[in-house]
Amino acid sequence: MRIPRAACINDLSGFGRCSLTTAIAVLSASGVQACPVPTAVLSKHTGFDHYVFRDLTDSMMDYMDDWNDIEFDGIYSGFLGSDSQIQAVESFIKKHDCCVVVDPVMGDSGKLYATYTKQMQEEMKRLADCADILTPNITEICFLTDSEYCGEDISPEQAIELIKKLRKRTQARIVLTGIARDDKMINMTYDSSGISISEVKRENKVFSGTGDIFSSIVCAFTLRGRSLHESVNIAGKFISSAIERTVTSDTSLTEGVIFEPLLYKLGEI
Ligand code: PXL
Repeated sequence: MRIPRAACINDLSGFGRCSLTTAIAVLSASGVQACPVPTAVLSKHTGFDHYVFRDLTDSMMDYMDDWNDIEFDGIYSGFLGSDSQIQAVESFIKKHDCCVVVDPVMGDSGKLYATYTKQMQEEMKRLADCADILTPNITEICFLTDSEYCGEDISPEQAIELIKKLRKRTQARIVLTGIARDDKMINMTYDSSGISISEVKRENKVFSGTGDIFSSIVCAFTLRGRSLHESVNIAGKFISSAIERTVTSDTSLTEGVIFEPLLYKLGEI
């Protein structure tokens, strides 16, 4: 069997499960070769009170240029550390003819992440235009469409409105993640067959890094030929069981969800 190959452009956070540590683990377990492009190195992700941050924009350009003759089935981008870095990713995408999954990692709960600037927000809008699949959460879709953030419990009509607004600037298939509805978490997919809904049980807590697990699974399974809706269902169920496993331990929410004991399941799907 041929293993699909994806360039994973994301940061390496040493502590707090997210970004490259999650992407490499999830893609590998799902049977996809993960080729990392580190955008920044952090001692911990930015949700902790203190962390060391080193931007890798300068080395990233040469690094990606050295890959011009490598064929990728997918490019998967996540957290980006500077505005010129977002432009570098855009130019890498233009050199490779493959499926582009952009997780427009910008913020959560209505706020931009600490390292995110207004300029980066504008650059991220342009990167979204180059995507084949986009996986924003509600905060991110609001920043991408200059819409007011009204919380995580938006109605299906409001969610569809935001997706339509984003579609005005991109041809990408869109998965809007993390819509809170009573005791359910809804992920809404928009593609050529219209809107589809995927629901899982919701915990009333915000766990770090679940967006990275989600888009890593969506990237892996779509590259393996599964439909977007099916991939979203797999991602929702996996995160739900990882959260179930996490709430029974006394891990802090910032450390992310315990997914390591469950990774083998992705290889069996
Ligand atoms: O999980 C998203 C993410 C990725 N990378 C870094 C982050 C965060 C969220 O806080 O800080 C560095």
